[in-house]
Amino acid sequence: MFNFDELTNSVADGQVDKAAELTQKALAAQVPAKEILDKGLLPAMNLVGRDFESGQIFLPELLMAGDAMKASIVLLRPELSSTGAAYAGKYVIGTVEGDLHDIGKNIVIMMLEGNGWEVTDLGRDIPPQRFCEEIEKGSYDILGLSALLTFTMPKMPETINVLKEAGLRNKVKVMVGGVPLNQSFADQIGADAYARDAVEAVIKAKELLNK
Ligand code: B12
Repeated sequence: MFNFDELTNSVADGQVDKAAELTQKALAAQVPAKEILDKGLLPAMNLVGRDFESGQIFLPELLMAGDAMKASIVLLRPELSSTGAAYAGKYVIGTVEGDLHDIGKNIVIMMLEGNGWEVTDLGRDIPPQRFCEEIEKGSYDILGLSALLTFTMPKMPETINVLKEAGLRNKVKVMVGGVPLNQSFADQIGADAYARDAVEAVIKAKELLNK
């Protein structure tokens, strides 16, 4: 039995090398990548999020935990994004302006790729105009916007407005996600879909194309 707690603690403690080593060990033991993510890695983010909020840890520790998380996730990528799935469509995604959180967005990308989507990643801290330019020049089915901070959430309606002003809103479906969001926020800002996690993002993306 693989010890998920040890992996969780190594990520939460920001031990980059140990976290990567344990992730390799889990993969070598044939633990499915999705299980490593769900049972080993994601609980670490909840743990540090809670400790940060209660003032037990500070930004440097948060940064180190984020680095350990990224070093582990990258090892899961080949399995999560390898695809036997049929071509699903074109998806462009980014984290909104002012927001540097990209771990969740990157997981969404891997899951989409694993389900046949061709994904363009614009990165993080992306201004509304940049999203708009990309929609104008590409032929995307879905635009995904990620925000992890309550104070960057307003960049989502701003992006939708910029698309409207440019006459591009009907060219693409807009899907939003990130921990502070919910369905009612998505409805309020006129997004076409909200997904709570990467698995739901794949389901909702498929639904959007069938609409
Ligand atoms: C790691 C982390 C960081 C790292 C980020 C590293 C990185 N490269 O991403 C660093 C250290 C940089 C960081 C910085 C800050 N952080 Co921070 N951070 C976190 C932490 C602990 C984990 C986030 C995470 O990666 N979660 C794991 C992923 C997998 O989950 P997720 O992002 O929610 O993604 C899933 C879904 O939401 C969804 N999803 C996400 N995006 C999208 C997009 C689409 C289109 C769809 C469909 C779905 C979807 O699918 C994903 C996969 O299942 C959270 C706490 C938490 N529990 O969330 C705080 C947290 C988000 N941070 C917080 C804060 C306050 C900050 C700082 C302001 C701290 C500071 N004083 O400077 C800065 C802001 C910097 C900036 N301008 O962005 C607060 C936000 C509070 C708030 N209400 O706004 C949190 C909640 C911590 C807390 N409890 O206080 N942070």
